[in-house]
Amino acid sequence: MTAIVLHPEIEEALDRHAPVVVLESAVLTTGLPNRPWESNWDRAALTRAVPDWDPEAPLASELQHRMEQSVRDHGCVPCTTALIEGRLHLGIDSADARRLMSEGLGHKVASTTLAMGMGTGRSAGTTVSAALDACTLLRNRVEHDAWAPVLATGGIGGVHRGWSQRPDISADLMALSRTRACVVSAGSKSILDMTATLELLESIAVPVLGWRTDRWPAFTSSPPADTPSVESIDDLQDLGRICSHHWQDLGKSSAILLANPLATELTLEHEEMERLIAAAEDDATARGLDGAARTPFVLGWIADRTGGRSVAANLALLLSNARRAAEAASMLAGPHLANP
Ligand code: PSU
Ligand code: MN
Repeated sequence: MTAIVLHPEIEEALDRHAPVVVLESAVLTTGLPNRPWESNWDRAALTRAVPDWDPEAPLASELQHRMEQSVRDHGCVPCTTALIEGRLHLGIDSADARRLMSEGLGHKVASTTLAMGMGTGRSAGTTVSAALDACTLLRNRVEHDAWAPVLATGGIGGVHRGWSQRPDISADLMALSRTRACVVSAGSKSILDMTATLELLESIAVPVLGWRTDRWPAFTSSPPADTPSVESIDDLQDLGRICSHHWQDLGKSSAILLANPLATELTLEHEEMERLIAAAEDDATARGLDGAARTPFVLGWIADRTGGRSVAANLALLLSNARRAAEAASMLAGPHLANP
């Protein structure tokens, strides 16, 4: 039994230097419920966000399927990463996905806990930091130095609110500072301190580019008036040039973050979201919730108070990021890398 399981389709794609889009899976096991759309949530909000979504489908499983399909529709190979019974899978099939969504439900591993999860035979979704470890494993198998994977997530982990009392900072940030990959996200998750997260990305020298926006996206919310700015690009050729300077000419080994904002008409009003986050956090504290139980409680609380609109927006931005990642991967792999 090997500790790393490389799916044959991914192995073949790496041999061809084909464009690969890596998908993290903590969003599937911990970020979204794996139940059908709730009957008391607003169906119209779901239809607006993802027009042909079947409300009976379990949300996370359906999302995994759709993100992979969307990557394929753009001519790229999807590589969902997951920890299944102690083995790190680089690429999963539908049987693996079912095992992940049963045994791994409610669990996630980060770069910090990946080896522990492997050593104790656990199943869990991989956060961005663990998926970036997977990106390094993929790159190590490709002899062409210019090849790099593109990773899609919803929002990266980052600096938590209240960081001055307790420096709760996601391992995603340090992983971004040491991994050659292009990462597509709609900013950082909304329950974080978004401005502090962007500041820290600057400190650790991770370039942040905005896709057709000069504002740091606020995940499912509309960006507030005082939102910090980022460098805007509106052409993927620019991304290609920047990646090539960063990795080839300058020899850097950090990620490049492409911030892809959710379509404005699908965002939730910023003030409303801030109010809900604060109230949900207060309720979580009053109930004495800590650690792993806290975030799902907060997300569920907000989902119920918005009639599922926060979930619909999260689904829409994840799908949009997968599409953007595939476009970026196709451009980065370009004809100069092809190995037919
Ligand atoms: N994006 C989402 N929902 C999520 C995540 C991202 O829309 O749940 C996950 C990603 O896997 C990210 C992780 O890496 O949250 C960050 O978790 P932590 O703060 O525990 O490092
Ligand atoms: Mn944390």
